[in-house]
Amino acid sequence: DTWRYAFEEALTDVQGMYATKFKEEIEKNSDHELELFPYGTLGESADIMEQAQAGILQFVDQSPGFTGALIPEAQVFFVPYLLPNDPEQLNEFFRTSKAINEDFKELYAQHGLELLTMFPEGAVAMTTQEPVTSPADLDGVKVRVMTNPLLVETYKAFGATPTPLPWGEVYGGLQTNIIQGQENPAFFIESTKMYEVTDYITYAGHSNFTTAVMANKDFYDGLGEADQKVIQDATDVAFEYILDYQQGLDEDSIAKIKEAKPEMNVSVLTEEQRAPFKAAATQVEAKFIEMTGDSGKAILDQLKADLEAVTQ
Ligand code: 6CS
Repeated sequence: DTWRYAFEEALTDVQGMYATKFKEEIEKNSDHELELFPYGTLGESADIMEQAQAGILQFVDQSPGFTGALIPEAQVFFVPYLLPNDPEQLNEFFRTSKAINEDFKELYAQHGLELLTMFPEGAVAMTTQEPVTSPADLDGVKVRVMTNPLLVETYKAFGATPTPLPWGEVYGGLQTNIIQGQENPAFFIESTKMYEVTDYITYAGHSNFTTAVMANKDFYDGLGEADQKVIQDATDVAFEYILDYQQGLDEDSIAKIKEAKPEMNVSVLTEEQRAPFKAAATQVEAKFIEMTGDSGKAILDQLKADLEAVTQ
C-alpha cells in the first residue's frame, strides 16, 4: 500500500530532504510506499494538517508556527532567546528533551496526532526593506509572522506591527508593500527568493525555526508492531541525517543570496544591539503563560530544565 506524507516546503528544502530520507528508509525496510506532497500540492500548512487529522494523509510536517492555533503550548518555541544559538547544544536539546519527546507527544496525541519528531531548521533572520539595529527601527513596520498568537506578541514586543499570514501570501505581500518584513531561516529566504523583495537580512539571534513531523494517530495505532518500528527507525535515521545535512547550510545559503544579489545587506546584531530585543522576552514569556495556563507553564519549565542539561 501507499502512505501519504505532506510538508510545508519544496522537495529540496529542509523539510523535503527530511521527508525524502524518511521515504527511503520506509521503502528500504518494508513493503510500504511513501508518496510525498511538497508545499502547494495539497494547499497551505493549515490544509495539510486538516487532511492529516482526517486520515486522508498518514504523515504531515507542520511547524509549531502554525500548530500553535491547534495546540497553544506549541507556541513555546516563539518565546524569544529560549533556544541556544550553538548548533551542537541545539541538536542535543532536540535529541534529549523530555518536553519534546514525552510531554509534547501527549499533547499532540490529544489532537489525534502521533508526534514522531521535532527538529531545528536554522537560525531565524528578519528580512526587511530598511536596516534594523534596534526595536525603534521596526516602528510602523508590518512584519509578516506565521499564524500564531505568540509570534504576534513577540513582534509587538520587538516594536513592529505583526501581520499573521499563511506562507503563500508573503512574497506578493512584500512586493506590493502590504508587509515590509518577514522572518525565516536563510535556506528558505534563498530558495523562495525572498531576497528579491527585501534588502536587509538581520540576525537578532532570537530563535531557531522548529518543525514537527507527525502521523495520524488512528493510522499509527492501527499498525502492527513491526510497522511501527519501521516508522520509528526511519524517524531516527532521518533526524540525524537532517541535522548533519544542515551543517554549514546557513552560511552556504547566505553566500548564494549574495551571489544572486550582491547589494543585499546581511548583518548580525551585536550583544549590545540585542539587549533591547532580549529584554522583550520577559513580556512574551508572561503572555505565553497567560495564554496556556498551568499546562504551558509546565512545558516551559520542563523545556528550560532540558536546555540547562545541554548548555551546562
Ligand atoms: O514562514 C513560513 O511560513 C514557512 N517557513 C519555513 C522555513 N517552512 C515552512 C513555513 O511554511
